[in-house]
Amino acid sequence: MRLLVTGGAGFIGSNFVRYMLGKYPDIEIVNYDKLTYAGNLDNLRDIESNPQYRFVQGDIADAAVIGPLIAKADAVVNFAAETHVDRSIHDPGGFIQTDVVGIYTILESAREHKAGKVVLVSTDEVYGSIEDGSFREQDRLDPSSPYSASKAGGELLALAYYKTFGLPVCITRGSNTYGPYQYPEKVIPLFITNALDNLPLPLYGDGLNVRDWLFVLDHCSAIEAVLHRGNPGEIYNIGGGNERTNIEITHAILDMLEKPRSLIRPVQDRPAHDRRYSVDCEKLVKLGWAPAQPFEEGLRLTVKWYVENQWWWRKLKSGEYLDYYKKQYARGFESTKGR
Ligand code: NAD
Ligand code: TDX
Repeated sequence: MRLLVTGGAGFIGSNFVRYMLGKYPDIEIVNYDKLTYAGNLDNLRDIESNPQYRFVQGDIADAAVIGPLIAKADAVVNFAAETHVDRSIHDPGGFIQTDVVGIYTILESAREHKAGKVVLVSTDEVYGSIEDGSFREQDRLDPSSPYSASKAGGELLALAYYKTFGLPVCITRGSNTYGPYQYPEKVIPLFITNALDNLPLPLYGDGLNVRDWLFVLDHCSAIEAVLHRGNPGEIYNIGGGNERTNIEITHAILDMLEKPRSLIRPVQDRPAHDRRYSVDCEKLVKLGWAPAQPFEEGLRLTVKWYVENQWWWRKLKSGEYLDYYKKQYARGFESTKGR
């Protein structure tokens, strides 16, 4: 199989590229990535000279470059996106450009070149928040942030391309993912790396928001199942079955690092902060998928990875990252001083 992976230099995409190369001796993978602040070729250093792997730098919204790559591929898996909710609140434009216009460009090129299967990696955030129970794939979309609204926009276009043109597209809606190579703006790597440096852990609101944590390799195996066995035009939820409040996650990280709870700094809440995410994965389980990683063990090995791979994340916490960090957290730290 010749697979085009878009956004493969990010967190989940790079884990997916490594996972697929390790599992399929005959696969050929082209990784097409713009290398935004979140894209990092260090994520794939160990496989960069693998003859079955090739990297091409470019934007998914650039039809002239991505078109010929899609034409040569048997299937496309898209990870490329602007992905951080807080950044989408500061600056929504880039999210609409990549998560909607970029997806449109992939779909249009796939239609023109009569592509094989297209898998769009989306998110459980498109449903919005749920107090009790779990969302199923047919439930109504109610996104809360510019990030999740852009992802929902890309999804709806994809479903329209399936209905109108018969484009064989599948959509996955994964829950919060954690593991090695995650950019240290997301809560788990942010809190691990801050704690290692004895910096405050900025916990939003009352810390009781719930996320369902999915280990990155379980997310990869779910996407693999949908790539091979997903029905065109269908949506598949992916959840880890590990619902935890943010304060529970924070305590677990501090305990694993033997750091004091006094590092926790309650800061003002994220606007429109979804209280709880939960998805029903029965449809994916019927495709033969099940998550394999117990959460506490997965968190422990993630913490260990960040302790042992400081070469990877220390250089990321500089330049643009520090500008963003100041913009995002300075006011919050200021307003909660002494709490
Ligand atoms: P990430 O931010 O770590 O990586 C995104 C990658 O996309 C980067 O390599 C970046 O350079 C690339 N990219 C961004 N804009 C691009 C463009 N216009 N053209 C080409 N490449 C571009 O993201 P991630 O956490 O690995 O998420 C991957 C996908 O999974 C996203 O679509 C995201 O919405 C989805 N998702 C993520 C999570 C999560 O918890 N991280 C959960 C569910 C779904
Ligand atoms: O500094 C922080 N403090 C804090 O309390 C940050 C960055 C987050 N949080 C809270 C907000 C959320 O309740 O932690 C929880 C997780 O936050 P993020 O890591 O920003 O993830 P989330 O907003 O839930 O979105 C993630 O999961 C779904 C990914 O970023 C998305 O790309 C994915 O689609």
